[in-house]
Order: sequence, then C-alpha cells, then structure tokens
Amino acid sequence: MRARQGLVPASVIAVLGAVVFCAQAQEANYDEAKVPKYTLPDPLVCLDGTPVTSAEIWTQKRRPEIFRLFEEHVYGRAPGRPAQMTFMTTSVEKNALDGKATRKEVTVYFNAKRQDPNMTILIYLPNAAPKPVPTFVGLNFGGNHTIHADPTISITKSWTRNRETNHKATEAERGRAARRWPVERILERGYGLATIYYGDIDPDFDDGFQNGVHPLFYKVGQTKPAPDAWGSIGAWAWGLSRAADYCETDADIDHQHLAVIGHSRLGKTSLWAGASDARFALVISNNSGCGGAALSRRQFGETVKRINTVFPHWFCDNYTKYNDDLAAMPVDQHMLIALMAPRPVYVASAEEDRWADPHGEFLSAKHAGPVFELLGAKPLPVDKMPAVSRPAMGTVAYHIRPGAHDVTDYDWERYMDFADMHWK
Ligand code: GTR
Repeated sequence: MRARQGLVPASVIAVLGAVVFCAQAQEANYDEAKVPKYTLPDPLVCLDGTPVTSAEIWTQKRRPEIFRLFEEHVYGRAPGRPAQMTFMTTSVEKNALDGKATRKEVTVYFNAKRQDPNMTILIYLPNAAPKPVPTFVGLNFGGNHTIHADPTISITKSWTRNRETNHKATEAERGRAARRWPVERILERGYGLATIYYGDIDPDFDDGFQNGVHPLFYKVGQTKPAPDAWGSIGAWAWGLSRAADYCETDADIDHQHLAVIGHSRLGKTSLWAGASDARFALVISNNSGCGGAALSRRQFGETVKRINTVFPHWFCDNYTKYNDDLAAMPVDQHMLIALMAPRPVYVASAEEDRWADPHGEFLSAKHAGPVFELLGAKPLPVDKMPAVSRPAMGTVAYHIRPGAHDVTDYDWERYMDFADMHWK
C-alpha cells in the first residue's frame, strides 16, 4: 500500500538495487572466449623505436619514458615531499600487545601550520626482533582503529566510508578489520607493520578534489587537478611515500627493507607507490584488478570505462580518453609491474574474484618478465597460470587462492615467505 502512495519500502529498494547491480555486472565479460584480440605495447621498445638491449637503456631511457606515460595517462603527476612537512610522535607504548610489540603513533603534518589534512601512521614493531626491523607499509580502508582491537589505537577524525555513522569513525568499529591484518603473526615472523588510514590523505568520494591533500598544492585560482595530475590513487600513493619519509627517520625501522602492500583499490595504489618510489624495496598487489595488476586490454570483468565512470576521482582525467579506445593507450599494466624491476613484486588473485580478472593479473606479472631478465632478476618461474594455492616465486611472484575478493592469512603468509626469500 505504502509503495502506491509513493513511499517505497526498504525491501523493494533493496531488490531494485540488486537488479540494477546484476544488470551492471552482466555487462561485464566473464567469458575467456570473448576476450578481444589485442596487442600489448612492448616494454622493451622505446617510443622512438629504439630496442632496449641493455640495463643502461632501460634505466636511462625506457623506464623514465614508461613512468611518465603512466603519470600522464593513468595516475597523474604528484608533487614531491613538502618542504614544510613535520612528524610528531604522539604516543609510544613499549609493552603493547602483552609485551610483544612497541606501538607508536606518528602524525605527519604536510605544512608548517600543522593543519588538516594530516595523516597518522600506526606502527607495531616486534620487541623480540633485532632492530632495525624490515617493515610492511600499507593503507587501510576503515581507520587505524579497525585493524586491531588494541584499545589504545586512536580513532581517526577523518571522513570514513561508514554510512551508518554518518561517515564518522566510532569506538564500535575498533578491530572490525582485524581479520585482514594479522598483526601478531607479522610480529612473530620478525616484521614490523606501519599502516595509515587512506581517508586521512584523501576521502574516497568524488567531491571535485576540494578535500584531502590536493588543495594544499593548488596554485592561486586553481580549483582542481590538471588533466594529467593526480587523482585519489595518486594522492594515496603519495601518502605512502610520506610514510617512507618518516620510516627513514626512525632508527627502529629498516628503511632499506620496506614492503608496500595493498588490497583492491589500495592494491592499485601500492603498485603505483612502488613504481613511483624505489624506497619500497618489495611491492605487493592483493586482488588489485583493473587499473592495478590486470591487463586493461583484456576487458575481462571491470573495464577502464566502467572504473572511470563509477570512480571518476581515482585516476587522472586523461585516463578517460581510453574508455572506448584501449588500443590507443601507450601502456598496459604489465608495464606497471615492469617498473618495479629489479625489485621483488608479488601479484595475488582470488579464484572467485573474477571482477578483478585473475588471469589478466597473472598475465601482467608474466609479461613484465623480460624486463626483470634484462636486469638480471628472475621472471615468474611458470609459463601457464598456476593452479590455486600453488604460488610461483621468482623476483616476480604470483598466486591465486580459493575464495573471494579479500586479504586472508594465506595471502599474508605467502607475502612473508616472499620477503623471507629475498631478505633473509
Ligand atoms: C570495486 C572496484 C574495484 C576495487 C574494489 C575495492 O568496487 O570496482 O576496482 O577497487 O572496489 O577497492 O574494494
């Protein structure tokens, strides 16, 4: 009755929402036979046709060229380290987690006025491990207080994605994402963890870049980034580099052994952070999909057009030029993986996460191989996509595990095996 009067019950809205969602999902291709024929740009041929036959040509010419192409066409240029940036350690607890860890919180102020926006780095270091300690650095989705039930983690004041709380972080969320952050296990295996709430850097919604760090860098009269300048992913990656700046100042953190890690949109971000900043000595992409590890030209699952439409703030505006013309793109995502070479890089997929195109993620890792080989590093040691739970690890690594789009203990254990393999 109410619906006829114009008041639609919530159950009907939910059903309609599900129908719309399914219709959108149906537009996506999930049939390998319908993947269009495509030609990938060759990472080892320069734009002017010069073949990349030596490490020197790669380092001096082709790598900077590819990096600039990604800046200009995909993620956008970002400013460097702000001259006025300061760090303020706001808490140190030497006996955190029953004495297993030292926990610190460090606020990073991006300008001398110590205003908003600023970001808080939450750090756990194993008390039992010799210092300085190799450390995983990653952004989190819900606020630092969600990654562990530890009651002393401060609650972010930034906008959050939680609609139920009117986008405010609350005490009730404490530890909510702990499943994705096996802190005790990380410490036990001799690693540190530094994590930052991504919304401290730029809230994840399209507001025309009025909040977050972008306005800090506008010239007089400027109201939004230029078409080739950073969107939100660029800003989040920039924030990771600011965390690396801090790590360099902390004598307990081994800043030569920082592993950058991220899931999903934050996996796209960890890849871009790794490409932009060589201080990330190891790079991990967990289920990053379109605009991350997956080859865009395959158009399997999420596409460039769809991602630019649904999330117009993630990439630079130039990226939309390729919505309907992927063949014109001067890069594809295997070249992003190649930008890590010769540093270790791990790409991981989940079997049910077809939206992120596991096969396309594997192929990117695979097709980056020749660059790693040129630099004397090990490409993926398999030719075909491995079966589930059969990780393949060279300098480039890949696994697909059973289950859905997520970060699981299995994923973390493999990333730590990989770090052990390269660092211990
Ligand atoms: C989805 C998006 C993906 C992925 C994911 C996430 O909605 O289509 O590209 O980034 O969100 O970040 O959780």
